[in-house]
Amino acid sequence: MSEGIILKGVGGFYEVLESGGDAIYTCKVRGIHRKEGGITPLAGDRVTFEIIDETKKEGRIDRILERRNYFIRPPVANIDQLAIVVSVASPSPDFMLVDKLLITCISKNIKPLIVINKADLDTNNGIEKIKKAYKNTGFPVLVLSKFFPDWYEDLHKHLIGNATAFAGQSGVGKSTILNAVLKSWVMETGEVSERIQRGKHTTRHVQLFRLNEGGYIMDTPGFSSFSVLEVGYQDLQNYYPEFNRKTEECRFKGCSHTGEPDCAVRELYNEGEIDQGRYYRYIELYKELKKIYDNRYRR
Ligand SMILES: Nc1nc2c(ncn2[C@@H]2O[C@H](COP(=O)(O)OP(=O)(O)O)[C@@H](O)[C@H]2O)c(=O)[nH]1
Ligand SMILES: [Mg+2]
Ligand SMILES: [Zn+2]
Repeated sequence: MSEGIILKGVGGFYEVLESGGDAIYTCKVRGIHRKEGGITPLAGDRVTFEIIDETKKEGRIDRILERRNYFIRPPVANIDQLAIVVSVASPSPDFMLVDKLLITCISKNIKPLIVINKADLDTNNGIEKIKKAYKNTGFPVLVLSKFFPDWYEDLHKHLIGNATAFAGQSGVGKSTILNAVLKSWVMETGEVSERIQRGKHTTRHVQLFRLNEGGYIMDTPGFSSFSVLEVGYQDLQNYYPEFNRKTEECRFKGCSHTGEPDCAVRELYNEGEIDQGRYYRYIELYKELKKIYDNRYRR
């Protein structure tokens, strides 16, 4: 039995890249796996597979190895890192979306990488504003522009060794960044050139590309918005790393930090340790989630 990673799945066929090699096998799923109610394989899944025909590079997926995480939409598994792309201008930053994506990362055990793009359009201190909003989260922040291609090297360093997907509003430059990475740092295989020939076809599917120096980038359509509804309002505070040092010091046990007296998080905010926008968006999201919870039995 061989081991590999699914680069792409289309119509019941899966392209499996063999671990430690560069052979790609087209695989179906073993019948018994489906009969036993096995889970559907996703791009990004690590699998064991049996080689059926070495010359034709055909195989059969035997087993899906344990997942680190997965998403149904887009259908992808085992994301290590999410590059959250936000542009300085056109479109202007959707900070609430960035906050929600960070919550998703923490809940799914994914490392966030905040990418500030379109730096060339910064006329109003926009880069600094975004940096300031997320500085105390401790998450890494990068600045990019398609007009300064050298800067993509910074991104490349963060990509090595990780399976990275891109998320962010439409128009922020995700495809532009992805294409720059594909051009410079992705393993040349038959697979890649075939993909280039088929052009637009890929936009509807998730596809992984292996980086020359290790790791993968994931081309995932529709990774632009997320629901954080699965996070309970009482737990929301745990997804804000910049709150965590202090939440035990609030006067009230179970303090929501949305307006109670002697709130340590509020104090942090007053001292400028929590960004104003971040704090107010937390309160907004808290109220939104609480309302959904309070109305859970209504229709
Ligand atoms: N000024 C500027 N425009 C950019 C930059 N990166 C991408 N764009 C443009 O922004 C538009 C949307 O880019 P695209 O990559 O399709 O965004 P996506 O929707 O996130 O995939 C295109 O016209 C790009 O040429 C950048 O760094 N600076
Ligand atoms: Mg795009
Ligand atoms: Zn509090």
